[in-house]
Amino acid sequence: MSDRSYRKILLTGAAGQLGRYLRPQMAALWPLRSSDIADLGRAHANEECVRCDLADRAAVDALVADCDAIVHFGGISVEAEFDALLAANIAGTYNVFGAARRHGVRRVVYASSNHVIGFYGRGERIDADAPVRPDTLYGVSKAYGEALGRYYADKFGLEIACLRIGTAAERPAAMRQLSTWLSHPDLLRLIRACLNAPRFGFAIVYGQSANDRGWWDNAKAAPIGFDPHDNAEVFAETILRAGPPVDPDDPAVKFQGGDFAAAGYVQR
Ligand code: NAI
Ligand code: 15L
Repeated sequence: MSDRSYRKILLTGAAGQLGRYLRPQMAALWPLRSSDIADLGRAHANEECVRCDLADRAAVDALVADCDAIVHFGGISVEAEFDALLAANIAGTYNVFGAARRHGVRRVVYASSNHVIGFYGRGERIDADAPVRPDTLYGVSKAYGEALGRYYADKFGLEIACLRIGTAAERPAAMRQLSTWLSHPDLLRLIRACLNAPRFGFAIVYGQSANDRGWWDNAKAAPIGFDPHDNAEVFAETILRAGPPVDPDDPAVKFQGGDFAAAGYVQR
């Protein structure tokens, strides 16, 4: 694949679990500005590192200057108190999209989450048009990010790809992840597809490998051209042999969001 050229790509959340994987991979493809509120360690070749709190609008504005694409992975990645989500995910994403518009950024790849649709049942196959059913306030904050992205795309012509990532990890570790797994190489393939695709406007793409047990239909994201190579099924035998017996009435089993949906769930 030959990659489209960008002057500089900003990666937020670069000190996080996925950011640490992505940094050297992305810096090998494009000039990279990596940012996080946490310490970023040493810069890789072709990378500059900038500490920044996404909730600080002026700092984010300066961070985005000179970049023509953003891979926005920063923020709180699990359920949290509303005020923490308000600063990092709600204000933070507003600051990133607003700065993108002001600085003429062409494309934003936004890390949304499967927890935007976590209250669908595991037997349901859904696509990008399924109404949101967030399973946590975290999922609500990601649904807000998607809505904000749609607004910036429709009103101002920014190109925004929202990745409803399942479970991005080196390997699947539990039964649910046989459906939700996104391998690290497939995550990179997905980001490259979003950055290389011809003009698409706005897209919601499920971030999943080519899992036999997948729940999500990416047909509506065809213009992005994401072609995952990995399949969680190769781990199925080991995971199913080691796992505890499954209770289909357990909300953590019943809903796609798993433990996120089950936490605090009121049985009815
Ligand atoms: P992570 O929690 O390891 O990394 C997130 C990074 O964002 C951290 O390094 C943190 O310091 C940074 N951050 C938090 N608040 C910030 C702020 N106010 N200003 C600047 N930086 C801030 O999460 P991970 O696993 O790397 O995920 C990356 C993104 O992908 C997150 O947005 C997450 O919600 C999303 N995602 C991840 C999934 C996964 O399976 N890992 C699944 C679905 C979505
Ligand atoms: C997410 O959104 C989280 O960021 C990640 O830590 C995982 O829990 C993932 O979803 C998942 O659903 O497995």
